[in-house]
Amino acid sequence: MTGTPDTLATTPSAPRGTVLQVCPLLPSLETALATHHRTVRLTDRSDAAGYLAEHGDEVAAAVTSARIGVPNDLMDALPRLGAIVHFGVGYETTDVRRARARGIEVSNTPDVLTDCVADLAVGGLIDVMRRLAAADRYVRRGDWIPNGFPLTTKVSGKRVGILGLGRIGRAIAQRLAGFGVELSYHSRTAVEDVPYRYAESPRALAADADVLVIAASGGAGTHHLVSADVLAALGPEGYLVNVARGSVIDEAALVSALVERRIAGAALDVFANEPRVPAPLLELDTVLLLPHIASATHETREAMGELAFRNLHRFMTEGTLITPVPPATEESPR
Ligand code: NAP
Ligand code: 8YV
Repeated sequence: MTGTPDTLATTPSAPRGTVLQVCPLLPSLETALATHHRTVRLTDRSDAAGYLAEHGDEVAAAVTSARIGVPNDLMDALPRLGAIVHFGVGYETTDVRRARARGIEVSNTPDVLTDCVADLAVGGLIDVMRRLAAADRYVRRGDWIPNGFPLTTKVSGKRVGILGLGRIGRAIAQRLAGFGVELSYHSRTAVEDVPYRYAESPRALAADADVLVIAASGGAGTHHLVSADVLAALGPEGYLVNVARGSVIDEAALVSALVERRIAGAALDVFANEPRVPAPLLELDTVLLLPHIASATHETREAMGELAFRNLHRFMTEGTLITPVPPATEESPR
């Protein structure tokens, strides 16, 4: 990781205390934390509960991943916690309202991963419509010689609906514009500065799309936003791409729709109970299954680690964060 400080210069308002590393993190981030701050790795403690009971009041900041967050029981065991720093843009695993009520600040890593997640969404969309991974399996099985691979579906010029036109949704739209697709979107608030058509609901979005791409935030507010009804509106010729969170889709309804061919296919980077993938999907050639890798490039993960470290370091030296999450509202992820 570049740009890590040599010294630990603090201001009078800087919090004093330990940094708690909640889960395994990017190695370079772990090294920076251990080098520049008194850091305790919770996962190294055979008796985590005992450690927290004895030393929980020494912890000033917690560093965690978007997948793990800081569960409520852990938050409660840290009475002097001042900041929760997430490695990742999603933070629905941490109860931000509960944290804020205690005066705990929360940060995430927006923007630095947007390009890679959007790239992967477009890759997944092309893969599932042109059946690239399926065709690769076909060649490897030795099926090419006797038979030609079945015809697939053209991507360029199709109608694509994006659910959640935030940073990643916009980046997906910008990329797909180069394919001459017709773009529409749905989010709770219509966006002023885009030429794409606004759909009033996820169902209306799906009904007018050949492909539904999910890029909305996770959490209670979007739980099962893509319901059986929305999948029915997408229809048997429709494709689904999900790079957001498994919780946004009713996964049981999705599995049935795919198995019964009520939608044409899906590219899925995220699942409801990761790393568990519903068994019926493993049998389907119409589904691309990815192990939550949308941000997983060397460049992006290093940039995420660097931003997470800078947030932590700023908090421990000046008492503020660089990229705090927006104020918690009733509509916030959680
Ligand atoms: P963002 O800029 O905050 O965008 C989130 C979008 O979701 C906004 O357009 C928001 O619009 C929309 N939204 C929220 N609640 C909604 C609802 N109930 N109905 C419809 N739309 C809703 O966040 P981002 O940086 O683009 O990231 C988006 C999400 O991608 C993250 O939260 C994370 O879960 C996921 N992600 C996944 C990976 C991966 O590895 N697969 C990597 C990074 C991020 P409104 O507020 O107007 O509704
Ligand atoms: C990471 C993500 O896989 O940023 C997010 O919200 O889901 C991904 O970038 C994850 O955060 C790693 O903890």
